[in-house]
Amino acid sequence: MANALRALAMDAVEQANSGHPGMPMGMADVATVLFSEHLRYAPEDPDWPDRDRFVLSAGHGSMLLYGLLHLTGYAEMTLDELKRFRQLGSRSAGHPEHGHAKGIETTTGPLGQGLANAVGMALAERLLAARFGDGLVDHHTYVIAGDGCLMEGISHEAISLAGHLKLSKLIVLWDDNSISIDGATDLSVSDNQLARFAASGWSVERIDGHDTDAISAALGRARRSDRPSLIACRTTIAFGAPTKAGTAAAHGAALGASEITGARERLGWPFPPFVVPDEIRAKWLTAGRRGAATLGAWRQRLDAAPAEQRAEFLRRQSGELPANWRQAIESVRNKFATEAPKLATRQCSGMVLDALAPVVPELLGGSADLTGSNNTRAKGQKPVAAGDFSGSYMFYGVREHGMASAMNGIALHGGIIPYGGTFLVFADYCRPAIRLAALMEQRVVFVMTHDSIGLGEDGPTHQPVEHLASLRAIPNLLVFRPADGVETAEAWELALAERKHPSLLALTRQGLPTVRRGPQGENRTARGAYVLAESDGLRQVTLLATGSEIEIALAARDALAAKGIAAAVVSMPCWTLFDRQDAAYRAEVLGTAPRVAVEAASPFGWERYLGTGGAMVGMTGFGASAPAEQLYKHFGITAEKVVEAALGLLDRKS
Ligand SMILES: Cc1ncc(C[n+]2csc(CCOP(=O)(O)OP(=O)(O)O)c2C)c(N)n1
Repeated sequence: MANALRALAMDAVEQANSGHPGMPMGMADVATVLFSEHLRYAPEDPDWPDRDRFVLSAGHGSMLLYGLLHLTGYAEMTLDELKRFRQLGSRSAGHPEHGHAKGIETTTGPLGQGLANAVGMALAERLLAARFGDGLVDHHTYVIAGDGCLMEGISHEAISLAGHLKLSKLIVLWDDNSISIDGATDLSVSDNQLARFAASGWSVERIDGHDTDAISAALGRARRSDRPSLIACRTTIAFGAPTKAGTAAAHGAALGASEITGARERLGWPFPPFVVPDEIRAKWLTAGRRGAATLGAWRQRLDAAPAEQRAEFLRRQSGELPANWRQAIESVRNKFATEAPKLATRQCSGMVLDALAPVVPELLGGSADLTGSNNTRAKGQKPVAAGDFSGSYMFYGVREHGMASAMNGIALHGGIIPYGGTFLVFADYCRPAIRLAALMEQRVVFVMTHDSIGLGEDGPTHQPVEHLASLRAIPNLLVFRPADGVETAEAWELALAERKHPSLLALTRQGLPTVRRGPQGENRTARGAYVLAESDGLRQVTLLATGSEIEIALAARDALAAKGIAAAVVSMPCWTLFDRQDAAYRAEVLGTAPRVAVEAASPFGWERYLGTGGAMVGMTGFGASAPAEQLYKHFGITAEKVVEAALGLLDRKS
């Protein structure tokens, strides 16, 4: 059975003339034992909520996963798909991509991410089990990780968090083959990985990854452990290849015809490319049917569950929000609009969460050790702890990257909607995971406060400058920079309403006036940008701004009016949503008058809204340490500068 996996990997990589045959050939025995004896899955119902999760963190070995899905009977992963490995439009992309085929639990390839996703999945399993009981939720999360995954920094955060939470149903199979791309791993690493995992509270053991009895026994022990488990599987990369086995040459390239012929001989696999004999196919299909009875029993338990519990479980799995969630947001939005408080948008966000958390129980809050600053913990949210998963707030610790990647895993698992906070400047510490959330179209909400020089005294290390521009450049990530409580509530509504994208809320530390007052109608943030204050009379200038600089733009509008110049203020809380509006709407909002943008951030990207001849009042370098008000003056992000810029444009025009 393992040789079938090896042969398919060799053949598909050869046909594509691209890919990594070594890892699938090395881990074929481990994967075979896992899928034929331990993993609980049902190809006929790949979305079965209580299936075990299998994560191929070493995503370059994607053919291992495709081979497994094909042989065990996942309908979408046909032989044709294997033959079209790495080709445009195939389900078998270079690295496993979530959404391309059922059974691909997460997108992997950026090493270490899968491991950290799996921590989130294992956490989600515990949280749901605490809510719905182990009759409905009781599964394991298995990971295949390579040396690369364990060398990555994110592995430290992930391992540490999993150990702390005692996620005992998380089992990592490390492909301990001492080879990475540059050669033997001793070129660059000499960690005692077992000691490292043990130090984080894991069960650890080392086995021969080609000894099927040893693999199965170790998996059995891991499943019974009261801690997360690491099984170091000593393997030979490209097992069976006559000259390339055990060497880095088995990485990143087809083996070549003579090497493949030699491997077929050594492995005793005389069959032509892509041919798996019926007898072996039958064994694999039998393995794939192992879960059917368990699935049947699970369905019966679900049917027998009390109607309310059953409905709630299914609602959560579907990702549908409870019926009254919009009212909860609406009531806070109205409160902001009528009471017009002067509040930081991080505080407004906290108030939105206070209203949402009681009605949306699937929300899992959290922060990377900045709970009080990020305002992420809603009233009544109990902390999640090892041994007590009934809470809904995660103290992720100072592990931004691990947090973001775990949130992806939580969202992928289903049943829970994660949001988590840190300072906007530390978006850099989680960027690879934010990017993957966007690529995988997952509903994850990144709450990023202290969004500009407006944070003040902490200085340039903590003041984001280029971050908004760089985050806005990530496709399918909605970056919101709300100007007040009303826009903050609207941003939260949009972040939760649609399931196909992550959102990032950039929120202020400093207080801001409410600019959207009085009765509110539609969610105006949904358009991405809108005219907040139209000019009195024919527009002569359009002032574009976001977040905390809306206040400055409005003051500039008044100052220009005093000089007899009619200016409009356009609030642009979400560029991506604005870009999706039709041309007529965009043209109407932006107008034809000269434009000045003001944002306490890099001007990068604003060009496209300014058009030729526009002007930008923004940051040209890093910030500084001082009280916020002084910094705004020092860096010239003021109403006076906006007026000056507008007058300059009008002069030039006349
Ligand atoms: C973050 C990241 N950095 C670099 C790479 C490129 N890369 C792909 S595989 C690999 C080596 C991985 O070595 P290992 O995990 O030991 O896999 P094996 O050699 O066993 O196949 C590298 C550096 C990547 N995919 N992700």
